[in-house]
Amino acid sequence: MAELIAKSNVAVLIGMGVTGRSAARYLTREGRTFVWLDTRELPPTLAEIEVEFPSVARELGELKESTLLAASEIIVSPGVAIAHPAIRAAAAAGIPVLGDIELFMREISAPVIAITGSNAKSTVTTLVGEMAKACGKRALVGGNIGVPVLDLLLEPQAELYVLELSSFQLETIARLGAEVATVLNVSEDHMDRYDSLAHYHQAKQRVYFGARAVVINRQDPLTAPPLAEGVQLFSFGLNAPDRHGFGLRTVNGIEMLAYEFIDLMPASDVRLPGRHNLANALASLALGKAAGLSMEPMLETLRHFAGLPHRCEWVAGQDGITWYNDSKGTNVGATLAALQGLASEQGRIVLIAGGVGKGADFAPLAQAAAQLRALVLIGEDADKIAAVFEGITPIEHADSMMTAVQQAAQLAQPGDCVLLSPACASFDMFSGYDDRGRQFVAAVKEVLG
Ligand code: UMA
Ligand code: ADP
Repeated sequence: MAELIAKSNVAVLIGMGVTGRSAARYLTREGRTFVWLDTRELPPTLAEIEVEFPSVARELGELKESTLLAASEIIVSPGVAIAHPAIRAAAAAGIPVLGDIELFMREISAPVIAITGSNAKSTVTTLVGEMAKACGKRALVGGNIGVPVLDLLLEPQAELYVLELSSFQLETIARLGAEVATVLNVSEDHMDRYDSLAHYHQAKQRVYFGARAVVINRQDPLTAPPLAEGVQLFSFGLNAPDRHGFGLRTVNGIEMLAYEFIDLMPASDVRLPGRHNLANALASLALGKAAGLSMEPMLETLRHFAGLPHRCEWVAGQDGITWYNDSKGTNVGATLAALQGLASEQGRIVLIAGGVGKGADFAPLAQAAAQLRALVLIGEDADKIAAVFEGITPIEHADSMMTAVQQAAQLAQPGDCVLLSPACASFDMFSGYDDRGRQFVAAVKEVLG
């Protein structure tokens, strides 16, 4: 394989997932020759790929250094770590290693709003996309949210691109050059891929390289860019705003969304549930403002946008108990935000949590102990979460979603809410967070009758 590649100046594409397939389509459109690798012996998409790309040479299984060293450039999917020794060796030999975002940025001329963070990316990305459309802009939304960016090139050029970027995608970008960039928040995630929070934080910070304007979270210092000289800086936070800041201010007993010293609208008019979503609303306004969008259509969007499924999604209300599906709460920071966001004076929360912990430290969840009525734990790392709450909060264990919902229904009291927010990935019991969320909703409907 190595000789074949070296002779004809061929690119190597790694990964046969959603990104890999969009990159393969792009390379084919560009008339480029490439060899396609995947570290798995049998990638689940192989049969479809054989039909769609019958003439592309493939190499499956452990990456071979000789193949990579022969490449003209290496295009890596986000699920493959560039720290892999064979990729490192190729990079050290001067072979460019890049990802789909880099290829995309070379193709477009319209401005990009780039959004990363440990949590709230999809909500804010969708919201900003909706705001831009409400302002009459032809906006396209893509990236980690599920639409690979190179597939956006199949649409007519947009006036504005709104991209959700993961730390994995940011690792392979040299200098993004976004119109507006943000790190919404930073808390531990993907500790099975990064050796420290500092390493993960470094990857997130790459979103700021070359940005014209940046939006930071005033309440999370890790979101600040390394260098802000010559860059327009906006901020958001749940506290009172300062210059170029969006925040909350109480005026005559009414909590208002505010920009600098201007009151914008009552916070209660934001349709998304929970205080963490007020932070998301303010972040979206800041991004829109930084990109030059008009205020009134953005506020109107906040009055109507009901949120995405599986993110603190209202499921049912019966016997004074409200049920929420936050299956997308896949790390400790997300679950903490959901618990703190939904906390109320009327009742407490029965939390259904657990799954694959990805090497996380669950201890910070104890900060929300006062909000909890009880815990119902599922999945592989249930005992690790139980260890944090032993002797503090009543704990039940369940071996299926149905049992978890039945137990939660027994434990909840009028005024309480039941929240599925696992702080974990789902792959031990479900095919993904959406499958987990759907099973929860179905079980709630069955149990409530
Ligand atoms: N894989 C291998 N060997 C390979 C290639 C992939 O084992 O050679 C495995 C990866 O470890 C991973 C899976 O296959 O478990 C998928 O990896 P991929 O790089 O092929 O992923 P894609 O299907 O291209 O999807 C990616 C994002 N997934 C990841 O980064 C893991 C999708 O985000 C994203 O929507 C899509 O690109 C389009 O941009 C998903 C995600 O879970 C939702 N992202 C993580 C997150 O949000 O926490 C980062
Ligand atoms: P991401 O794309 O980053 O995973 P989502 O918008 O899909 O973000 O939300 C994922 C989860 O993050 C939600 O289900 C919720 O538990 C949590 N979350 C939402 N808003 C915030 C916030 N402002 N800060 C921290 N966690 C949040």
